[in-house]
Amino acid sequence: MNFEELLSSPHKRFNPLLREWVLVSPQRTQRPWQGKVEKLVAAPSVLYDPDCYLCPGNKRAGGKQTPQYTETYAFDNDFPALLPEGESLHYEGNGLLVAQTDRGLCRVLCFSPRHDLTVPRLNSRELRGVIDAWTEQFSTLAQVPWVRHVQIFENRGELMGASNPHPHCQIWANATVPNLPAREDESLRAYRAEKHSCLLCDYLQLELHRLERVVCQNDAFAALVPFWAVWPFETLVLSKRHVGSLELLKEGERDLLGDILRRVTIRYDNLFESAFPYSMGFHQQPTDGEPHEAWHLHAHYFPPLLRSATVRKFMVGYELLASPQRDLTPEAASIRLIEAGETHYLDRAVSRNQQ
Ligand code: H2U
Ligand code: ZN
Repeated sequence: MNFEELLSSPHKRFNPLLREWVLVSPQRTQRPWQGKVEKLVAAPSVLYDPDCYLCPGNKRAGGKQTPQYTETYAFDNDFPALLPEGESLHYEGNGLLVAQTDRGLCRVLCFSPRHDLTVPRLNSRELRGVIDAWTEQFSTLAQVPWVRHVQIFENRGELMGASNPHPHCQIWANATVPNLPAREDESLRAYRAEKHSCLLCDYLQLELHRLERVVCQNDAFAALVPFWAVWPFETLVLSKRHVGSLELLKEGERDLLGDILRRVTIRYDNLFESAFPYSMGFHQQPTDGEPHEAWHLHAHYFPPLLRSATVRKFMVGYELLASPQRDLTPEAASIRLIEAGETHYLDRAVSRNQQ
C-alpha cells in the first residue's frame, strides 16, 4: 500500500506508544449526519464571576476561601479522588476479585485570576507562569517519598467534563503508575532495549523529515497529529530534546513550551470559531527515584469535536467492543489545523473593528 492509497482506503494503523491498532476509514467522511447535535456553550466573557469557586476572593464549594491571588493559584482539591493517608489494603478472591488501595494527592491549579482567560489567550509571561507552576507542582509532589507518578491534566469545556469554565487544571499524584503511562513506559523501554534509541526522538525525526502531519514547531517543541491519532483533531506535543520531565527543561525551553501550547490552542479555537473543548495532559517519567532514561516528555491533546462545534465524536459501538476508529485521516486533520492560523479569531475581530 502506498501513501496515496492510505489516504483514501480503509486500513489500520499501529500506535507504538500503546502498542495497539486504530482503524482508519477515510472514505466515511462524506456520510450524512442526522445524529445528536450539541448546544454551543459560550466561553466566559466576564473577568470576574461572583458565583465562580475559583475566582479570587470567592468561597469554594467545600467552604474554604480562595485568596485574592494575582498570578497562578494552586490548592488541594476539596473533593479529592485519592487520599494520602490510610492503611495499605489488599483484597483478593480466587485471583479474580483483586483490589488494593492507591494513595494519592489531588491538586487544582488556576491559570489566571481572570475568569475569561483561557490558555490560547494568555500572554507569554502569563503562560510562563503556568509552566513554572506545573514544574513546581511536579517537583514538590515527586519529592513525596511514596509518590511514583504525577499526572497534570486539563479538561477544557463542558463537553470534556470540566466542572467550571475558570481556566484551571488538575494534578493527581499516585503511589502507583496508572495504566496508560505504564503502557507507554513499557513501550519506550522495549524500544530503547531493542534499538538503543528513543521511540519518540526517532518518531519526531521522521515526522520533521516527512512534514505530512506536523502542525507547528519552534526550536524546542513540535506539535503534530500523530500517525495513529484516534480523536479527530488529536495532537501530540513533543520536546525536541530528549528529556523526561518538565523539571529538566532549560529556561528558554519553558518559554518555548508556552509558545507551542498557545499556538496549538489558538488553532483549535480557530477551527470552528468557538472555545474548542479538549482534555490535555503531560506524560512525564515516573517519580520513583529511578533514572528512566527511556522517557521522553510529551503532551497529548484529545479534542472530541468532529466536523463542527456541534458535532462530536463519541467512543461507541465498534470502538467499545473492538478497536478505536476514525474517519478523518490524521493528514487531513493536520492540514485543517495548519489552515486554522495562529491569530485567535476573537483578536481578528478586534483588529477588524479597530480599522
Ligand atoms: P474539573 O473542571 O476538571 O472538574 O476540575 C475542577 C476540580 O476542582 C474538581 O476536581 C475541584 C473539583 O473537585 N473543586 C474544588 O476543589 N473546590 C471547589 O470549590 C470546586 C471544585
Ligand atoms: Zn472564575
